[in-house]
Amino acid sequence: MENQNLSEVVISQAIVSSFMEKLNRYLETDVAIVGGGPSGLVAGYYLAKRGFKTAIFERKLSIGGGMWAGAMFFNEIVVQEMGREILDEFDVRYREFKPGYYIADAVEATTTIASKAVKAGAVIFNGITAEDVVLKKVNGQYRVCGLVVNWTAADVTHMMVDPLVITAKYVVDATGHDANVVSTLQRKAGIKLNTETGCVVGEKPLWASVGEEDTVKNSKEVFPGIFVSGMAANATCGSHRMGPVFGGMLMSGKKVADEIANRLNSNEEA
Ligand code: 48F
Repeated sequence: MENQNLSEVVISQAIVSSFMEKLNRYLETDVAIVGGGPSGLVAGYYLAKRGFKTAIFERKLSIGGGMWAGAMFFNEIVVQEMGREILDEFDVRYREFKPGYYIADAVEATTTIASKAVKAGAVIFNGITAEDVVLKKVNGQYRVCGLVVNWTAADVTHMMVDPLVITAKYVVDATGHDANVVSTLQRKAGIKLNTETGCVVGEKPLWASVGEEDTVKNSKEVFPGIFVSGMAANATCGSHRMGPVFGGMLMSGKKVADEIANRLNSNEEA
């Protein structure tokens, strides 16, 4: 086979034009998810599978959040009965360790869930940080209408570079323990969230069974236009962390996707 005479210019043109076309297409989305951890990826999968224009913004280069390394870098994850349906849906292999406790390879779970989310149509923008939200009055009521995003490189080097805006019918804060997006919203806008105190309540110490049940229960719209999922849901609503068990994370992503899909469908019918 003859050596292909590669043009460096064509290689660069391909990347620049393809990325610009993708970014341009996703400046207006149905759903903008912040955080490519387990809950964000699962939410992205179920929304994209239903045909909604879904973008996931992940500040790191690698997606997967806290799932890659299982616990203390022992790269196995535990999923209880509650999340088994998600492992089945994504075709992640697992075995029963003891009745009701399933164990899966963390790298297989992360790569498979990410791959299926992308193949379902969710577009992932990595290396991009959501630094703020767009907040507007719509029909007399404040509503989150999108995300303010910037290169993570600009964020970590504290370079004063103005961001870009992604409009979204719904935003999901799937940023894990820090609940970054709703915390910023509450701090900057002084609005009342749909939580016990009206504020980001903060995470409680570890209690696996309560934390797991609550992470699904707390996955909800906390202010018009913005949902929380995964660990961000418990941090926002004030429940326990759960440690290295992932059923709740996975089911929480499915729950927000189902709720947002219902809203989007009923808005379209209205
Ligand atoms: O932390 P993370 O995995 O959140 P999760 O989906 O899952 C939690 C579990 O991994 C684990 C646990 C299980 O028992 O408790 O901790 O709730 O993923 C959150 C992702 O969000 C990204 C962050 O880099 C990580 O990959 N992220 C955080 N803040 C931002 C962000 C931001 N402002 N913009 C973009 N990405």
